[in-house]
Amino acid sequence: MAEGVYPVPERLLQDGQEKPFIDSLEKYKAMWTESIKHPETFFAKLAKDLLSWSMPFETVQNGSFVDGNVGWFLEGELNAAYNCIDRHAFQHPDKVALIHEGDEPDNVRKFTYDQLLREVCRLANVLRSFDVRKGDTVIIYMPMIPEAVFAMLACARIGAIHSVVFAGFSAESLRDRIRDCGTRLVITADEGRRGGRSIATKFIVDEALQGIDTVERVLVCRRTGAEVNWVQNRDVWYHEEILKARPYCPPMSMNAEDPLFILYTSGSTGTPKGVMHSTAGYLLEAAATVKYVFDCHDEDIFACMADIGWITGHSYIVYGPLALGVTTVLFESTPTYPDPSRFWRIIDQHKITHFYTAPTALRALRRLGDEWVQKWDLSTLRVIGSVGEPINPETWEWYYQKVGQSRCAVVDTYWQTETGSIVISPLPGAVAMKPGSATVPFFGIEPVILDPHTGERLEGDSVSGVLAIAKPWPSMARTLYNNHQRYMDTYFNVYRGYYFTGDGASRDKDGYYWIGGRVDDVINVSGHRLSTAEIESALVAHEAASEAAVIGGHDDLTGQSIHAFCTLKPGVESVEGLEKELILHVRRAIGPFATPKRVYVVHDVPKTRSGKIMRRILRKIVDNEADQIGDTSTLANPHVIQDLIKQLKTHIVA
Ligand code: 7RM
Repeated sequence: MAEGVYPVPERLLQDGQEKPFIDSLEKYKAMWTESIKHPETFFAKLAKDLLSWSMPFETVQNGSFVDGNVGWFLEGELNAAYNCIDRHAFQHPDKVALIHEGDEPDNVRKFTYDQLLREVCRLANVLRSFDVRKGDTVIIYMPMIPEAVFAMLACARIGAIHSVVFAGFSAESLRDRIRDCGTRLVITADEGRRGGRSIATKFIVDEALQGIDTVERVLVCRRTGAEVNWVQNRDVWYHEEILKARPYCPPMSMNAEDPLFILYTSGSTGTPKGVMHSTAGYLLEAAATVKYVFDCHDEDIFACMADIGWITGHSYIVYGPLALGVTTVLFESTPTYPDPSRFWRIIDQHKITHFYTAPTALRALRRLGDEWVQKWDLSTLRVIGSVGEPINPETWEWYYQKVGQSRCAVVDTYWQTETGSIVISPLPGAVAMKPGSATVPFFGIEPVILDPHTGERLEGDSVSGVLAIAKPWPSMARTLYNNHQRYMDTYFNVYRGYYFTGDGASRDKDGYYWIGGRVDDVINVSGHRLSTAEIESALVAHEAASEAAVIGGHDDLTGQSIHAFCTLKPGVESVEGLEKELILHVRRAIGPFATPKRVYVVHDVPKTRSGKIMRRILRKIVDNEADQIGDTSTLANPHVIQDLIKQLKTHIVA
């Protein structure tokens, strides 16, 4: 093996272990080639193997990137909740579907597939009693409790389109999303618990609903029992409604292309995009990637540490594992509560076989010392995954050695909210690993590297440019809610005939892909995707601010961190504490995860003659690479650069 290459772990191929579904590179290559040459036969077979249909499909794939009308399994009908629950409940009712690991250790709730069926049916009937119908949107704003999963599946059962909003979002951000999708029902909880602290979830919903007139009902789940404000004729208790409901609700037969959910994500402008996913294509590949990318078998225990408010939680806590009928873990707390051994303790306690988290959590835990990992039995682990941002090789090595104990496959999985499921990743039993590389494409994915300027496809090995995908795949987003033009412009009209990811990447001599960072105005803080424009518009909403420019600076812990440059309105003087106030202002406007690391109140920012802020230059200044700024002759105000360098230097010392 070449240096820096890790072969498929012996342990996965040993007797007495589950044999990997794909156990050699040749087999992967043959299947991938088949999936690209004959996608229709390949995915028709997969869709029949992995999903149960109430009506068979005839047309496997239709439409193109150019027309933006992609569809899969067109005449087919199915129900996602039936696929995730009923069929498993009939086969093995007593198998555990969901393990809830509460905020406090040992606060565990387990639900079998049979219990899950009843919980979801009851709730589905409650939704029906509110007159929620097929195609209606439902906002779910909840902590990481089982009822949040029930809510998603109850929507799916009756054909309502859920939109889960991450419970770290502020009232304002929640309001924007409620307004955009015109929902009539919000499902929430009295309070959340995280890291031993309470979060005023219902209070935030009440604030968000100020000025909204579409919402008729707020269904409130009791998590802590805290006293909450109550709006008569609007608010109802989950636990009271559930008691009135019948524990069976027939699943609604949905067309393959009916929307399953909307999930808002950040783009390069201020307004978030409502990424919409289909029922069949999405569910198929969520399941297929759990099976093949994680090599997950029937008796495995799958633990994805993401939040259900992000796509990773949708695909790898809820839909993927449950569609396969395995046991999934829902984790309410943080990696460091009550101490930095929490993840490892959970793996030991629940005999977890598959563990999936983000590099930022691993970096933080690695800094806190190996002793937290060492005292736990991690021998049940077979595959450990990473997602959300590039994983630096040092963190990869640590994960591989200390967590995987040099016996497990590490899958560095590259994908996006829009791709629905993993698109580039090693397969545990087949693909040798290289730390820092997401390696090779999943079935049906034809990645291409394009020249960013000409759009020309760069063939062969050792090329770099922007990453695009050449052909439709089943779990790709179908539209942006109520904004199909933006969907076309963002993904398909940038490089005609390709899906544009927004990421830079290179392909090495072995055909492995290395993902760089975003090439657009999207930044990634601890695996959370944020738009610079969204933060800028929050800043300029402050009474003192005139103009703002936000960039992602390099950060050893969080990957990137938010740095904001802010000019003041004429006549407004900078006062002591203003920078702090602006930081808190953004935090309040978007949510704690969007808190800027620094706000610099400045006189001016570098601009082109046409008035465009040169963020590239700000980035160099923040990253201490001012010597690499290069030619500034096209700037309208080149002198500001030296001023900023001086100003930031004093900041950093202070
Ligand atoms: C799943 C998710 C998507 C963006 C994407 C990339 C970055 C995700 C990796 C990665 C390098 C990875 N969805 N990204 N995974 N970069 N290696 N394995 O994170 O929509 O929230 O973000 O995240 O920039 O475009 S997301």
